Amino acid sequence: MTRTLLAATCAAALAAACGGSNGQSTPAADTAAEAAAEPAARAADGRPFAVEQVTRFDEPWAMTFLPDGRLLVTEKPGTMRLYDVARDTVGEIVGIPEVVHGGQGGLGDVVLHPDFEDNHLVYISYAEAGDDDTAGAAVARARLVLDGSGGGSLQDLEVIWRQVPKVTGRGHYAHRILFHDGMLWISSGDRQKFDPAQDMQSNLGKILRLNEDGSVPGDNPFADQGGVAAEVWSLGHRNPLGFLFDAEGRLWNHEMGPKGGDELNLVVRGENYGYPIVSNGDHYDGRPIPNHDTRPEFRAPVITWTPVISPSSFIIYDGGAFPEWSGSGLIGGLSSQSLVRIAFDGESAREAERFDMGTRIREVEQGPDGAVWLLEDGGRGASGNLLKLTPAGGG
Ligand SMILES: [Ca+2]
Ligand SMILES: [Ca+2]
Repeated sequence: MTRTLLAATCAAALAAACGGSNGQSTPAADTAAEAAAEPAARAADGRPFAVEQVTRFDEPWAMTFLPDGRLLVTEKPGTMRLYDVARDTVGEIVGIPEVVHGGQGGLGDVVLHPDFEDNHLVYISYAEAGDDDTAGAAVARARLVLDGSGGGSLQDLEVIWRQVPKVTGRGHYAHRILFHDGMLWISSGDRQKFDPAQDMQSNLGKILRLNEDGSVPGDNPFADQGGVAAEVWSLGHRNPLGFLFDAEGRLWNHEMGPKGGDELNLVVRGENYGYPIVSNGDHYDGRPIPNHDTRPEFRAPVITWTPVISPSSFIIYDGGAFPEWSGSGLIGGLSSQSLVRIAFDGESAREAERFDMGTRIREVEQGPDGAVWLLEDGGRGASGNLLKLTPAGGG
């Protein structure tokens, strides 16, 4: 209840007034648990970090660090960049497939295979054209070949997964990708078509678990149904733009609610998260959607946000630069223009802090030195800057 009121206060206030005051309004339980680790250093604005504007991209969407410290950045119009942090130079990675750029779609996520240093495989997601103005997310893998002059190419690219069916519209692709325990995980949005999230003939509105080549593991929860149902780990999702495994191996996702009702979910094998049958938000046209507590057979979120935060991206922080954040989730916020810290405690979780960033945050990553890196969204007043957060006071 307290958290909701704080969020409401923040949304109603000018953006500049929110970050510091939210930090100071940390619930008592949080203060008690973390008092020992809390560093003294706070910048004048109340945030424990300094923000450096590093460089700028064209509608950036995702990034991942290479083992050598360079940064792969996707730009939604269909370009992949290689940013050399040490030299402050930007090159291009060619060989990106043609993408459908528009609405929420284009070139999407980029992640490295767990054995990247040996096999040089990268995985990308993007919006792919279909017939009759339809589109759908696709995931491809390719070998990254760097050319020694600051750029490179994707070679031997193969598409290993697609959203089924391709539909009209350009929203809710989600298409985040993640490796864990040798498995490839894909978050597939509902494409703003609602009912497919409950339809096992479709892989929209689902979280999926695949082998690294896109084939379906025989021990998936719906494997015996065959078809795309066999890909499904959990269903009833809306627009899940971030997911991660915590240190104990639990899978968490966040997703944008409709009008209200953004969610943080503990994602459990075979469970149904209820969209569009239930949501703590409602339809944009005002039609109500029954809340989660009316249908206990659907798994309820661990956190819901109204007003929304518009979560875009999710990492678990384990770096040394911000020891007080160790084990926390960090969520980038679009409409909330914020960085939201999530404290996990077993199967529960809560919003521990919210930092006002004054701009729409599209992507969050942890750098090799423990700094936190953010990509601003492009458009809607955000400029696509790459931001680096380091401890306030240089600590
Ligand atoms: Ca990333
Ligand atoms: Ca509702």
